[in-house]
Amino acid sequence: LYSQHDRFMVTPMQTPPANPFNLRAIDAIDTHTGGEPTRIVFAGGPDLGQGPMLQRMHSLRRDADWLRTALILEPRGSAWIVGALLQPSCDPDCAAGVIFFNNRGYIGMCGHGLIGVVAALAYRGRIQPGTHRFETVVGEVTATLHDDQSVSIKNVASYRWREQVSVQVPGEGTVCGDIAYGGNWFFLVDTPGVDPAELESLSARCRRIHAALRDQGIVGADGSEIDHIELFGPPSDPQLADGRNFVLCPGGEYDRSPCGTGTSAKLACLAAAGKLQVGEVWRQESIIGSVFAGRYTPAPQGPVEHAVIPTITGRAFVTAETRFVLDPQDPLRLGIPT
Ligand code: PYC
Repeated sequence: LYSQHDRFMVTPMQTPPANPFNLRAIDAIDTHTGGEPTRIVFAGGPDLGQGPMLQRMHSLRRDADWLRTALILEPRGSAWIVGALLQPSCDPDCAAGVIFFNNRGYIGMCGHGLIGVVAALAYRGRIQPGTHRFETVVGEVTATLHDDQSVSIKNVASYRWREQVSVQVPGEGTVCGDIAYGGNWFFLVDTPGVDPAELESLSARCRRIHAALRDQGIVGADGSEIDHIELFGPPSDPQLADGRNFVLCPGGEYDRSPCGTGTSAKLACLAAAGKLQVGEVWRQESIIGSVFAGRYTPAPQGPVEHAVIPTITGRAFVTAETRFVLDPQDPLRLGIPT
């Protein structure tokens, strides 16, 4: 049996490890899920105490944001990497807690990221095929590691909050989209097509929509910022998928994967519109052609009618095991400020 603290070797270090150069070392595994990278911190992060993940996320942001900036900003990171800090869980029956972050700040849940976390824990021999519970900032999420190493994430309750909301986008006019929650907030817009040859113009369009939502005060429940923009078009091949998306993340980069929380938001919209039945599979293709399979069950209780519990299945691969070094003499050890 593991104690709560050494279960996944989440060994908080307040003081730098003893070594001749007084360097701080961070033990991490990199994965990618459908092309989207996740950097998973096993050890070397700050001690955030024993509270719920939301409270620990606030402490991390307030007292130790250096972890995020050092690992995600250049020169170590990039705008399209999501970070995942493993934590001892509050409930000893959970596999771990996890706090997700990116180049701009912190995000509540991350579907591709949690698939990466499960792959990394399996790689280190810390979990076996089966079902495992994780504590996230937005609630508990269940992950099943299958024998073929694919992973199914049973996400938090997801829902369409508003249907076909109009926003005035400079240079484009009125754009209509659904506002939906899938662990993060999304504005989902149907488009005739999302073409991987048009990455620049897709990104620019999403940035304009995001700015217009902000400027016009269009928000999610409780005034939450809608920080993910999701454009939808037909799949590249109907044999492969049911739809293709392009998701612009809060840090200004697009998701290479089909986006787990974005697919959850899409499932919630399809369910609310009566276009997808309980248990039916929706295959969501990303802009690079990777695919997640999604399905849902009704949420026992949700903030709105037709809230769903989405299950998203995908696969992650380990790409690196890294011992990051923060040299006190390096003026850019905490990343290049943006
Ligand atoms: O897979 O949920 C996701 C996600 C959120 C941001 C980037 N990926």
